[in-house]
Amino acid sequence: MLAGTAIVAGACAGSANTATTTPRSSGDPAGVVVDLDEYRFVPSTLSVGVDVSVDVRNLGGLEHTWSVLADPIDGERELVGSTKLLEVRLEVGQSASIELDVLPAGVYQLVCAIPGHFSAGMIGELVVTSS
Ligand SMILES: [Cu+2]
Repeated sequence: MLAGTAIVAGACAGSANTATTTPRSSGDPAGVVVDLDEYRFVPSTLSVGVDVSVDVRNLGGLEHTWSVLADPIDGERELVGSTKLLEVRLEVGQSASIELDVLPAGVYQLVCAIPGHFSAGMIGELVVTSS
């Protein structure tokens, strides 16, 4: 029931509660993060430059992979014979930093290669741009 108007004026007195944030986001190109859980990539579509590293984190309760396929597939049955240009396999709670400079610029399908996960919807798209 307190009116909010009075609170604003005195808030700048230097209380210890005030967060003194150090600005670190100066267009940092290494700041791309992908989260894995059941059963999705967040974000599912990623557009990055070749010189960017991606931090992939498994926040789910199951093992997952972040796999970049050479050619897109239509169903999980095709996963076995597919060529993976990059793949990181993460146990629960693990994370990894991945350099994308091994990839030519292009559009790639992302999948989780754990059986059943593609079919459950762990699919995404990676767009690598040349600059
Ligand atoms: Cu998965």
